[in-house]
Amino acid sequence: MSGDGKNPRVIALVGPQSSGKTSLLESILCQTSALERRSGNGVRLFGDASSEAKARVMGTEINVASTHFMGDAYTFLDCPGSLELTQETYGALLCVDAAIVVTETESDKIIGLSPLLKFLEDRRIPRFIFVNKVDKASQSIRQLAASLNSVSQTPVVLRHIPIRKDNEITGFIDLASERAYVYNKHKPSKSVDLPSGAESDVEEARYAMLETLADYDEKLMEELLEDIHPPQEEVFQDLSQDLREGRIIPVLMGSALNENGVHRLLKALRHEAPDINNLQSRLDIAATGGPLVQIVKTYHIPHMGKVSLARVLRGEIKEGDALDGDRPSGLFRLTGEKTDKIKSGRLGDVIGLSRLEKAKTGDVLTTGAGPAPSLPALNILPPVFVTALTAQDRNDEVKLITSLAKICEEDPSISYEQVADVHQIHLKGQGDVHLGIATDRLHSKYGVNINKQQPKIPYKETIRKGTKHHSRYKKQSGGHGQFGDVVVEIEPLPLGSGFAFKQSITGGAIPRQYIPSVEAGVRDYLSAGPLGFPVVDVGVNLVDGSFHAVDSSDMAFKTAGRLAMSESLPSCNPVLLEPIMHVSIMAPTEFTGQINSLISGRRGKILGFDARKGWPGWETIEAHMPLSEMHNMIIDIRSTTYGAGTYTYTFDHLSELTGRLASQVLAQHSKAAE
Ligand SMILES: Nc1nc2c(ncn2[C@@H]2O[C@H](COP(=O)(O)OP(=O)(O)OP(=O)(O)O)[C@@H](O)[C@H]2O)c(=O)[nH]1
Ligand SMILES: [Mg+2]
Repeated sequence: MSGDGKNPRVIALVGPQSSGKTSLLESILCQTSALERRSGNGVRLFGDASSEAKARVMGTEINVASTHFMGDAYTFLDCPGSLELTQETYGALLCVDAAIVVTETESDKIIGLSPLLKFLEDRRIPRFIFVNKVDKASQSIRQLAASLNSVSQTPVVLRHIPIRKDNEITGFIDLASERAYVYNKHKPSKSVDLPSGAESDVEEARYAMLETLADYDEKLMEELLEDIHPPQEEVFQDLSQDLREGRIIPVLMGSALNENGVHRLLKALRHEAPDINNLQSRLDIAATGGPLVQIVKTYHIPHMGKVSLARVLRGEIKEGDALDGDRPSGLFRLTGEKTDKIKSGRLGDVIGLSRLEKAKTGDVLTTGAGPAPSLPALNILPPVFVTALTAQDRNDEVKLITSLAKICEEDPSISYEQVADVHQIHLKGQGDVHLGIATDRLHSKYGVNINKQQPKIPYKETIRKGTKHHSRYKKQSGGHGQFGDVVVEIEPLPLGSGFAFKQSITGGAIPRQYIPSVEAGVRDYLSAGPLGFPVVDVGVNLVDGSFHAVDSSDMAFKTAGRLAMSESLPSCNPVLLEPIMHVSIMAPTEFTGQINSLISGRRGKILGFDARKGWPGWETIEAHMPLSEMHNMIIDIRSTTYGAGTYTYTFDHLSELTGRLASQVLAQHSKAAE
């Protein structure tokens, strides 16, 4: 994948939506001559060319592109920035050598970056920040660096400071080399003299950078204390060492659009970004052992079948090699949907493997004997948004399920469930856009047309009082008749007990073989009680009855059981039950007040607050919330917290719903039934 250059390195481009990651990749490819200069009106690349991406003007999938810079090979994994597509980023980050967090110059929404920075930190991924769009920067870059520092545990270190003219950024001063450059649109920046009057700014910013480096370098600390100007060699050495160890996050800047600052960034990658050897030690992979790959993305490509994008983490993979007993039908380089067959994948390369039917994203496979070592697992985002769908054509129902299975395999943050109670398929994922992309693919890739609906809530019902009831089912229609006769005692059971059937027939009032039929009839009725919903928390005791030697049958007793329930349950004071979820909302502490009002505004009940474990400055808010109030909740949480907050939920209990809301549910239900 990485071509024939030396020392293949894999770099992820990550960061908020629209920050310019794909533009930066295009600029990198232009500067390294892997792509003709852009037309100026935003030529889109690779995955961004898919109909789903075009329709939304956003990246929807990782773009993979390889190039060379000064003899070294690089593969870039350009990730979509939408929060709803974070799963793509998690896959891409499994085994990269470094990440570049591309961000814009505004500092007010920086808190939204904190989960990504935390993720990179937890995985100890060496990372740069590239402040993009400096061509339209009105805010202070130092202010931005301070905001970044406030949301990152790892110190953020400014490597450049801007040169401004008439409030526009026209170039930058590199604090390590102490050289000044002015930008040149689509051309290399020009080295110039340090602007007069900038000395004290440079001095201050350089000192701030060195102070951070000195935290990990005693010699440098002494030099600073003694006012000695440290040699540049030493500074570069520290910068690269600290980046590799994940101890600092260097900040570079530029404009992807104008190709400014891109050459600097490439040079920083060349000198500072670690390679596969560093990755092996970060992931604790022994240098010796059978060839090893890890799958970072799974595609289902029409006319090609399943393709796994993988990185070679040890040794070399050759055509014909079996990986954990499964032999890929081919090896290739992948650029977008374009594939070129190759004979082998070298250490550090990113390669495509076709038709590894069992392999999933995150799997580690080896051609050697014995099991592959286990590596940090793929993070899978739990669902926060649900949509319901049905096939437009009933003949497509099977195809819908097989296509959904492929979509879920491509993106493990999507799942689906056939919810029998409400006769719907619930597609679960990260948001409306995320699931919209999935349903578009159902149509564009698999030819399945679907209708989307609001997911129905699986309401239930129960009774508040018991009764004793006698029902007789009797039919005389020539020949064989039908006869079943039962007496049942019905009682409400405690919350969560479900359904319990027992019998206390004495003296053979009903022959033993018919008793299960009575139970079957009772259960059959309970699937839709007097209010129209499944009945729960009810106990039925079959206490008496009678039979007819000729006319009684299983069918007759089943009907009698059903009849006993339908005649008696309406008088047992039936009530509607709604599902209540246990919800844990995670957000930076500054938003706790707003999250509280969000919960109470949705009929939630706050159970408590706790510091989020391992997340300084964050809180976890536990609450009980009606499922019916949770649709779109993620949208509010994200807009309240600049995208930082999220939640998880599990079913907790059923709770009685009364009043106007209950009447609305019942009215809607009977309307739908009509
Ligand atoms: N002014 C200015 N605009 C830029 C720059 N870089 C990118 N843009 C614009 O920002 C918008 C988003 O750029 P993309 O490169 O698609 O951003 P992205 O980060 O890949 O977006 P997603 O993949 O959807 O997250 C486009 O309109 C670009 O033209 C820049 O340096 N300066
Ligand atoms: Mg993009």
